[in-house]
Amino acid sequence: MATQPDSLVAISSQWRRITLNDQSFILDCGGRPLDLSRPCVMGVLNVTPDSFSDGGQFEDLNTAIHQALRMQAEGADIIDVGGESTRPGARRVSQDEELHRVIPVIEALSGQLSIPISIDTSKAGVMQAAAQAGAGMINDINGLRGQASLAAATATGLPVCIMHMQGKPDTMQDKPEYDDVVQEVLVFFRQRLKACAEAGIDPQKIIIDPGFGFGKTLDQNLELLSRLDEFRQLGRPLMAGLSRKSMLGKICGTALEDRLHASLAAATIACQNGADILRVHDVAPTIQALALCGALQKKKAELTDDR
Ligand code: 7PM
Repeated sequence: MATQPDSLVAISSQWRRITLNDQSFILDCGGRPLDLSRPCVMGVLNVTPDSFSDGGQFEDLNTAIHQALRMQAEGADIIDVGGESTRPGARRVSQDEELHRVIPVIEALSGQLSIPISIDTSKAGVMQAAAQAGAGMINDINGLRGQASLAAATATGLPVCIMHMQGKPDTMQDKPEYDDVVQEVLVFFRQRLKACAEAGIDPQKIIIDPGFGFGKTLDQNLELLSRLDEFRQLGRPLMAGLSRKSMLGKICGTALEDRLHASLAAATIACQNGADILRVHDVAPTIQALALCGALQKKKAELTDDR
């Protein structure tokens, strides 16, 4: 097989997936492997209390475990556990409340799942406790910009996903502004990669995510999706979360519970444009869509190699 120079490897998802040796694609998530040689699916597990159920903690825990096991059976590569709603205007959750929600779930899941668990949090104490409870990745929508969370994430030694967000969750959608959204998010990642490396995080363990919908207008989200491949120049695995997001509702005119078809199209496009990990709510249908992407990427690489 012909080898590509590094610069080409970095900008072409197809070549990168096929030409580097297999080992370099396996991300060690606290002892559990995440195989990035093909498109991966991260299943979302929200453990915010259900206002319509009065079954209490026990029922919530069982529901969460059941959902996670189902996502694993459907083919999810990793489960992202989150206890804080980041909806614009949402009430902030205290660290104690967040710990109370997510830690019992992570403890139970680490015994029952074979795939890794990721913790979706910006709080240092939650990162530390989640790692202790068996989490294998830290996913911070704040990109580890908090000093304490950067230190806490570093201390766990786990892989981290740093996401871009302009502003703060409660006001980020008020008036997001960029000269060039891709350039600004690239600058952000370069800064964060530097800060993470200085703190002691192995650059090989850092995943980047442009943060669709986090301080971005529909137009800016579309530009990010259209130019997603440009983030590959950073040489890091790329995550994208578009599942059920309001940009899809704006385009299709559909409510939250009616965005599956647009979510599948979005995951497919993101994957075609270079995303390695797709963060989604609907695992089974996404796996099908991405199987096609994976097969096509393999074929494209074969065709390229033969020339
Ligand atoms: C309300 C608004 C509830 C937005 C939940 C959300 C991402 C993430 C989220 C993402 C990464 C959602 C979001 N989105 N982490 N956490 N990337 N890395 O739609 O896009 O799930 S929360």
